[in-house]
Amino acid sequence: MERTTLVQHIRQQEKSNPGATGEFTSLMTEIMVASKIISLEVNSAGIGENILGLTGKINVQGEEVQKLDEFSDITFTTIVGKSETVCAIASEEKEDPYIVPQEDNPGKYIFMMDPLDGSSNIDVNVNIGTIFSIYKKKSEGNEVTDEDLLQRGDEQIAAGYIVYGSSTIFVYTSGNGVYGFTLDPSLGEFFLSHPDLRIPGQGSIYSANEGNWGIWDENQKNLVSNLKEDNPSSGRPYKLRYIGSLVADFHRTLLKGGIFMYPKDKNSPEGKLRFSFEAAPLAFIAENAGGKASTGSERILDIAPKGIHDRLPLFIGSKKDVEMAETHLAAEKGKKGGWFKWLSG
Ligand code: AHM
Ligand code: MG
Repeated sequence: MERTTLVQHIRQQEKSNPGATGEFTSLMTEIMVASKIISLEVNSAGIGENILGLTGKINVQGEEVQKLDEFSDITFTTIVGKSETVCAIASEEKEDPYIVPQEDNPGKYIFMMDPLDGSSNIDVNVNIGTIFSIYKKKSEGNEVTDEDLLQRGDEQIAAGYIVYGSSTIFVYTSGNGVYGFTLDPSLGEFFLSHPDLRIPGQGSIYSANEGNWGIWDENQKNLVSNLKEDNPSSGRPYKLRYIGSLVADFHRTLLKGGIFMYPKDKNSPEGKLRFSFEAAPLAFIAENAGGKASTGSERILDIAPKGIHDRLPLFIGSKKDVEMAETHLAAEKGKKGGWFKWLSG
């Protein structure tokens, strides 16, 4: 059986762009190499070298840094940083972006990453992942400026994620469809396993940390209450699935449809998830798969952040489900409703 490798696929995609120089293929190849190293480390966590547990450090988000977080951050930064394809790397783990020194021949791309998403699931053998996003340098000259680092979501050149789970899956889009590749561990090669991924127009699953109920506002509570109501003619109640690793929750949403939400709450008035490292790349993938991503009132990809660590609420998944959420959240404060409006819309 003839199988398409990830590198072959990236090369074919780049060929369809007449001005392409091969730099994008080189960058994606390096991302793939780094992801294989992390996959191996994740799969052997607990054996031999002590890679599980905390480093004892606190990151820029005020969270405890796990050893695998740090390992992934260093692996990506070292490999991608030496690839001569990027001029800056921004990481969820680091306050400031790494600017590639002139002697390392910086390239034209900006690389953004959450090197290991879902850290709280590392020690318990539950799926974790890497999320990345690629922009092109906009400003003239060698310096990397805010114009380069704080671009609108829809200016992404490509975005992707890698899930380290029961198998390792690499999903990416360069704005022309969404494709998934599964790592064959015996060959150490990613092969196309999910050609042209499309999110179902409507799903039957919602995903949220409902433990936060007491700190949600009334509209958010009404939205989730509606999803739980017994109303078979409109497909309710929805099922609840929440892993607590965004990559894994998003991967399921991409394949099965439904909605993932991390709303703002009393403790995180801006929302918890980060625009540059989590929301924007997944929104780019969702839209390229026919889905939708919103803050509840605004399209994620229309936003340009003010800082690389900006946070925001995220509602992402099937188009109809995200539209339904927006309708609920726009309802007059605390007033029930939205579902009827949405059904008849
Ligand atoms: P991380 O990037 O530090 O791992 O944090 C982000 C994670 C997401 O993967 C997940 O969706 C969310 O935080 C879970 O948060 P909570 O534990 O509040 O439900
Ligand atoms: Mg994360």
